Amino acid sequence: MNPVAESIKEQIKGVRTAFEEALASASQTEALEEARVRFTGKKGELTSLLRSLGKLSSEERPAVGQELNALRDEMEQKLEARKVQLRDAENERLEAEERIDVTLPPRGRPAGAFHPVFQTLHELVNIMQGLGYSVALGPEKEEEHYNFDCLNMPSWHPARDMQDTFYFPGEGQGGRSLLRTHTSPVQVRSMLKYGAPLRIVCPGKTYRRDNDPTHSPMFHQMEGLMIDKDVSFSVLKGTISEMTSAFFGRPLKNRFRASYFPFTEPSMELDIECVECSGRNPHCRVCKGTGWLEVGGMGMVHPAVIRAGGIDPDVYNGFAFGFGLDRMAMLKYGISDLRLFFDGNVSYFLSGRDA
Ligand code: 2NM
Repeated sequence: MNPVAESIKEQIKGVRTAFEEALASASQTEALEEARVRFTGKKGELTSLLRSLGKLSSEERPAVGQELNALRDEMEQKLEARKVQLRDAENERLEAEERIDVTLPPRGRPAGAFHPVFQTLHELVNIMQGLGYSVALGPEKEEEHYNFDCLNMPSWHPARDMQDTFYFPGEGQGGRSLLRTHTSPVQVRSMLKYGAPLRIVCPGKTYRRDNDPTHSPMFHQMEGLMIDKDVSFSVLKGTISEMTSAFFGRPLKNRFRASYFPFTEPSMELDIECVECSGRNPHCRVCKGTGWLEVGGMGMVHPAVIRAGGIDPDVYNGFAFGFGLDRMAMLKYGISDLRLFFDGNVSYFLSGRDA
């Protein structure tokens, strides 16, 4: 064998040894990649040996060439095997490191909390229970009859337009089925079920075809109903003032404004003193400088509604009111965007008040 072939054979041995060492000591994928480039890369040691084949005679060339090719295949296989080995080890390490023991008790802040709207719902219900009211619940999928007909809202009434109400397809027995647009149908059902006298609050989810920054197609209401003999409007005003003061934790000025609802006569809307500025900031972002916040509606129940509830309106009368729980929660907890209530990101609520 000529000295050139001899030298190449020696170099192949050296490269093989160096490769084995590099492979064994590569404990990270980065080191492995370095080894790949160093040995089998375009400017790698194996490639330069392949180039030196030109110096060999045509008799010697095939055998050495085959040896080099075999070595390259072997290197590539070993690199790949080592890569898989390292990746598996890394995955095992990460799994062990990041394993969460779900049976451990929570550390730091409590792991759960009521949604602000449901916290509000519970607070208002508790206040009303303190005033002698019971809670009545009913179906969210309602019938046109209870949602509209019984509430003095004949079929031509604007609130019955398709754009306001989610109707189910097809015909039901008592007209069409719909998603209740208020919790009033629960009050009609309660009058029919329990008769008079009656003091109930009906909290829950309600639905309207509305979707913009201040309206959600699903929202929450709490309505109240008192039916008895000789119920006066002043009892309604006193009840409502008591409720809002207890809810906000301080006596707030009330303003009752004449309004209209088909199910009450007379009807009023309630404004409370601005919880943010009490009317002292003409640039207040909460009351827009008006000093007042509209929070609910109410009135003396229309005789037609009392009759629809199976109660004699010549013997009994009463009042009803309705509040939006989402708006109440925003005002009490300083949340400026309604959409946050229906967003999955809870970090906002854990961090406290709005910026
Ligand atoms: C409101 C405003 C005024 C109301 C009326 C009734 C019922 F069923 F008794 F007739 N429930 N709730 C009512 C009255 C609701 O919400 C703004």
